Amino acid sequence: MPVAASEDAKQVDNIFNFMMTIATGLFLIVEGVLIYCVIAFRRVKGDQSDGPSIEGNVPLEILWTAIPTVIVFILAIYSFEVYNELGGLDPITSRDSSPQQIAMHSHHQVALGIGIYGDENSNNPPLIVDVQGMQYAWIFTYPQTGIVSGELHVPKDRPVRLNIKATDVLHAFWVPQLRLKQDAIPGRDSILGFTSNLEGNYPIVCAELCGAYHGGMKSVLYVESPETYAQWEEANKPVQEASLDETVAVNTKNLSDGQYLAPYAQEMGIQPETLAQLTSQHQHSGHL
Ligand SMILES: [Cu+2]
Repeated sequence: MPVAASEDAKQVDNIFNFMMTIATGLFLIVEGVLIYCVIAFRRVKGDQSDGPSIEGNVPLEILWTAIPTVIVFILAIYSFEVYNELGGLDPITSRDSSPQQIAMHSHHQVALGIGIYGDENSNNPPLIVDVQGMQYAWIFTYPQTGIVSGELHVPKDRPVRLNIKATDVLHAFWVPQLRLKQDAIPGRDSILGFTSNLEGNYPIVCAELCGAYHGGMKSVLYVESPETYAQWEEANKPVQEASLDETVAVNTKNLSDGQYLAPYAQEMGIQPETLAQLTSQHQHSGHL
């Protein structure tokens, strides 16, 4: 198994280990009996007689039906319990704790999804990211900051709520290190929540055969320290929010001739003051 990048992922690993333990035990018992019988009951040299006729054994039949039934029931209840704890069974109540939100949602379709992302009113509110799956890419939009990215950056220990959509066909958002997978469905939103407690880069894989380049539909989840994430957020905020000094385009109509020509004239050794005097005498000519 790849590294577990969240506390919730460990619950999934626990089921896996539990099932592996039972399966390994069964394998050893069945194969052990088989090998013992092959050796212990092998044909003795010169023995041409038939084996004894055995009619069946009701207590034995009951026993070897009951044992697998009990095992399957234990696994079913245990995995149901983990699925429920990860918010898979009741997306509305586990996701929106305030009564208004529950009332609001009851008029809509039941949300599809899995994973816990906490409470919006708590002191660690979730980071919300809109995820769009399309042939053949994932697009991540951060409605709280306006960032649009092809990679998913999140801070460590902060709950994350992904609102997943698909624009064309079925896709599936899968991060093996989070042990979470959620279908992206055209025309129907789904939610995936997680809180990663381990910094690192993890692959985002499309787990639904979605077309010819399905295999290339990959991205990366970056779980970063809060400081590194803040830097990334600052560096990727949309340009509209940056100050005028950082913007590339300036409307030259709002500049005087002197201001407009200053950057070019300075290279030629002409002072802006001289330029201002010159252009004020030739106002009618406008910009050169
Ligand atoms: Cu896909």
